[in-house]
Amino acid sequence: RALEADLRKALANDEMDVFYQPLVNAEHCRIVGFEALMRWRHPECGMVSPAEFIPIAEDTGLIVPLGEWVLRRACTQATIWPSNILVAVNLSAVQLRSGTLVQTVTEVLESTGLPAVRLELEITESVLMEDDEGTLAALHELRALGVRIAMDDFGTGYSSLSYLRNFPFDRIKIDQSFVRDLATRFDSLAIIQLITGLATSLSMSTTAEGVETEEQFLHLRAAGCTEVQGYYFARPLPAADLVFELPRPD
Ligand code: G
Ligand code: G
Ligand code: MN
Ligand code: NA
Repeated sequence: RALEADLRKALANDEMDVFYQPLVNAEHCRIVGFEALMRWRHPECGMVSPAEFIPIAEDTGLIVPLGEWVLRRACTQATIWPSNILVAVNLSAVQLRSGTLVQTVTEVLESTGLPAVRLELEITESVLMEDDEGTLAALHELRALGVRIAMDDFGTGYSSLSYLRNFPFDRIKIDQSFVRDLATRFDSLAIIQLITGLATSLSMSTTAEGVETEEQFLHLRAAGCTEVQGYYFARPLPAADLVFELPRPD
């Protein structure tokens, strides 16, 4: 495929970038961190969505160098942010199975000087689906470094609850599909209340993703979500455009 050949050259050609979207504390509306999101400016096609190129990167193994590049870039960026602000980086299952991830994270933290507690790694449920011992061991080693681990897109997999039993996550990110129809579907609110209650019992934080309206935000805060993320607060932005406080509503 043509995209695959182009993706192989994208890093060397300086076509990759990282955007950042705020994670906002629901109670105080303060920014507590940013999620790093990869961007590809293709010379002819323009912006290519990660939804399109991440699967190619995973199939070809290119996600390993690309993922390491994002991690290094995001950690470097975070060192110049206020020291209470964390950076969240998405990890692919392929990176966790690569066998080099723990070494890479250790080296990146050392060379950038970012304290491990300011790094959060987001993994999807599918990472734990294979119940692979190496993956679980890597997660425990990452945790031992002091890094936080979040479960991304929670509720979209086949047996979400069993994964919570397999690993003590620091955070659950509630998938945006539950947030989308919050105001009109009673069952979505019930599910979100169930997830936040469970997370609280397990001492985990909860982030609701894809928050686009004030109404959704108020429902989520009342349901006990500790953090919120979405276009209502801010879109993913280039590093140079970040602000560390939200504009105060009047
Ligand atoms: O950035 P956007 O909102 O379009 O992201 C689309 C998808 O791509 C999301 O599922 C997101 O988790 C994933 N994604 C974005 N950046 C990265 C990255 O650096 N690594 C991995 N593995 N996935 C990413
Ligand atoms: O899978 P993951 O949660 O990492 O991906 C986040 C994706 O959600 C990114 O593609 C990001 O651009 C997108 N996103 C972030 N906020 C919103 C939002 O409020 N609405 C919608 N529709 N997408 C969002
Ligand atoms: Mn994510
Ligand atoms: Na997600």
